[in-house]
Amino acid sequence: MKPSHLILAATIVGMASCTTREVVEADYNVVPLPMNVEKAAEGAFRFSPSTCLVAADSAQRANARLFADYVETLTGFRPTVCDKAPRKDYIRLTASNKDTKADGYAITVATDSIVIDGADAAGTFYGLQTLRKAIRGGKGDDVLYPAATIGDAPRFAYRGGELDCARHFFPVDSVKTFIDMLAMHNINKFHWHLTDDQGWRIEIKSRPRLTEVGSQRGQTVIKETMFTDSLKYDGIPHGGYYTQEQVRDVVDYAAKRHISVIPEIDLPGHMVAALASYPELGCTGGPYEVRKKWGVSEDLLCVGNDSVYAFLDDVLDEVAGIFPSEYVHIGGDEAPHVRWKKCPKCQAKAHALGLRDDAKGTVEQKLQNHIMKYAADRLAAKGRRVIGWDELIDNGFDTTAVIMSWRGPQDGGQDGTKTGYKVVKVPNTHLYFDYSYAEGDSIGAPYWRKIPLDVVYGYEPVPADYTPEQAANVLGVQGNVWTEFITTFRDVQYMSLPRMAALSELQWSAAPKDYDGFIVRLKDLLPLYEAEGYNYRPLD
Ligand code: TNX
Repeated sequence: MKPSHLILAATIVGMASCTTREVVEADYNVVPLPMNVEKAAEGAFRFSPSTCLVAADSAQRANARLFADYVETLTGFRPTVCDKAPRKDYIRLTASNKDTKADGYAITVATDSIVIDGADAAGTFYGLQTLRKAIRGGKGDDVLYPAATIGDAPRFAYRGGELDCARHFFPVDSVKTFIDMLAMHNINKFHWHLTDDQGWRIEIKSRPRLTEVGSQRGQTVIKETMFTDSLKYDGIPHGGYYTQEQVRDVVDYAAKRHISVIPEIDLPGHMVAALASYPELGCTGGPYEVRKKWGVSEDLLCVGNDSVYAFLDDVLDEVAGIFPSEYVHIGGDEAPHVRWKKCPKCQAKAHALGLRDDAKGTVEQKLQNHIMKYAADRLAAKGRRVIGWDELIDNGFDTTAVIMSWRGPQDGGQDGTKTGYKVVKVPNTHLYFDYSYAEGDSIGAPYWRKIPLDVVYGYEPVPADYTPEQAANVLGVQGNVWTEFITTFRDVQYMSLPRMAALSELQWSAAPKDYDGFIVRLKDLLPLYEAEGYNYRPLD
């Protein structure tokens, strides 16, 4: 406990013996930084085991139960949930706030009660997250919330975190813990990378071989040999997949935490696990095997083959049936066209579609756009909007797709804001949490670039030279955890935390950048990581 904290000894009478409980003052300087905190000159609310959480409807009762879990983890006491407010000593959860935008909230801390009024149930949840993160004491302590009014709302509507469960498979419990980590940081989109060359991780009932064959790889390249001329493999089979029942459970778990799960089915590249399962989907017919090494494969779905479109119908229809999300991610990245150029079926398709090389792109780029558009139309018929990587722009996709800008303007990818696309910023220069933090770190991708915490924090999603129209096209910001070189969930946590804290500030807070202030607030978040059992990289 810190000396700066106000510590009062209090005695709770009413038991045969007297128990002394300490009370520790809460601090609203949390991560992400709330927009506006006005502390009253005096007074405070004492949150103790006798306080009840007033929740009048099922959405607020769900919020209250989660908050009770958080409080119990930190203080050891579990507040009760009640329907009606007692005369005093309660925290009331409501969602009738018309003065703030979606996910926003106001908190009024008085001496006898706290009222959290969200714009919606998610807003109330973020208010509760602020109260949770303000707690400074430990087990056995009461919490003293200084009288204040807090007004808060996010900078961006889309606040994402991605986990690659294709390169390495993580069981459902780990995925749920990742979702808890997102929730702690006010993140509301979980981008779930479910398919790739090295593994197909989602059960598709009409295509059983995708998981029978595609979810297993024989072995994996040894990291230290990956960028050498003599690749060596570990001899250890790796596999796993999520049943549709498990996926529904994850979607439900996330929804309770106000997180929408966006599945990614990456096409037409990153499909070798599917080709191994159904070789007729490739240009050469194979044989293919689930890929054992990392990097980009030249084997794509064959755009000239009718069975590929039937395959997409089957997969996307089942995916849309399981995921209620507004968005479905269809990938579109890293698809070299060497096979398509030589494939008679692909070239016949191009001819039938009347495609030609011109200033807008090559025949093969237009073929790629054709298949992406096919997938998008299939999903649009079910009321879904697609997200795709920024290669979508190069290949001529229209502005109905949301662009995930990963290569950033620096590396040659267009970000799309100028040309009217809605964009989520995920630059691999700043927000790729698979890249190591620093020279000499053994965990993570040994790519040339290192991404320390201050680089994450220093990223600005809306550069100063953007026009107002461009700024309005930035839907949000995301951090990605690719797992080629991350093999355990402990390491996923280490790579994500505390970078996710810096990410959450970019996503949520519009306040001017203040790295030193962020570090001070982050130091108070680390005990929460510890209380929840999260692994994280200690601060330098
Ligand atoms: C690029 S991000 C990829 C991923 C890799 C990642 C590694 C993107 C669209 N493609 O397939 O996992 O780099 O950092």
